[in-house]
Amino acid sequence: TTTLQIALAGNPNSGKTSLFNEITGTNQRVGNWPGVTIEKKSGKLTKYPNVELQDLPGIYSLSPYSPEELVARNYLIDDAPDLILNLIDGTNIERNLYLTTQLLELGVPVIIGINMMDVVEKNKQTIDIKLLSEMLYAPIVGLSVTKKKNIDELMKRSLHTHATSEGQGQNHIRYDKRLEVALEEIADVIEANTPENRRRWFSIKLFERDEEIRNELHLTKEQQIEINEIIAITEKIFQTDSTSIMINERYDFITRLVEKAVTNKSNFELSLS
Ligand code: BGO
Repeated sequence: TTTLQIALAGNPNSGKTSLFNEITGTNQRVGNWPGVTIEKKSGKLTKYPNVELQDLPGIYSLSPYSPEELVARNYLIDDAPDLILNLIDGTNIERNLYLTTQLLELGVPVIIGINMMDVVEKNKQTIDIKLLSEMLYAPIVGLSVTKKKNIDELMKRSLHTHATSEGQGQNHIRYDKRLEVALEEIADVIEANTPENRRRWFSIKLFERDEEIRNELHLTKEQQIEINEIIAITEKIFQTDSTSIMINERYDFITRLVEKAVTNKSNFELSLS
């Protein structure tokens, strides 16, 4: 039997442990990730025994600045799960979406679960899930793990997403044109070294001068020189370093997203009185 591998990714405190326990029950295997003392948990879903869920350490980005980020990133790249289930804290959506923009670049289909919807509703906030889903080009389900709301729906949609490859693992987020030009030029330089579905991820990482990726791709001297020139020109245009350019562009994109899709009803009522 073929086992479907789903990777559970999200920020710390997004509810990953709660969800993992809820849907795998006692079917859990616990160990350590190789070489580090970070707990590794995986488990078969109680309701779908041919689906294995791999819990990843709670992280804020795939940069990687911490051992947790490195573990998560290596797993997502090397083990290539069939699907990434990205759990988000709906009360902290702006910060949580930062990781989401990176997960969507990996070339693996992503489904997003917006958790803590009970708190979101209590706070009189509304999240336009349909609009958010359209803007991120990924299926999204709102849920509350502790209130046991919509967990089945999330898992059904996850299996459906995999079955139909809805989303396809293609990234559709586009940033400032001047950055996009640089990323496309880098993509052209590494065309022969990289599979198409991973090319945008590699281009962004090379733009960020990510050493691990640079070593992994075994680039020639000429390729490295070309890429360095592209980065240098872009940094001159933006008047800042390439890492900051990417961070700023991600946050600008998220700000636009949240402005459109998240409203605070209590503020609205206040402004009417
Ligand atoms: C404590 N709704 C609400 N309201 N809370 C939720 C939901 C939800 O849908 N889902 C999870 N939580 P983790 P990571 C806690 O533990 O699964 C809560 O880091 C407490 N503990 O119960 O641990 C969940 O694995 C004392 O809260 O997340 C947990 O991703 C007082 O969110 C927290 C209050 O969930 C983080 C909360 C002793």
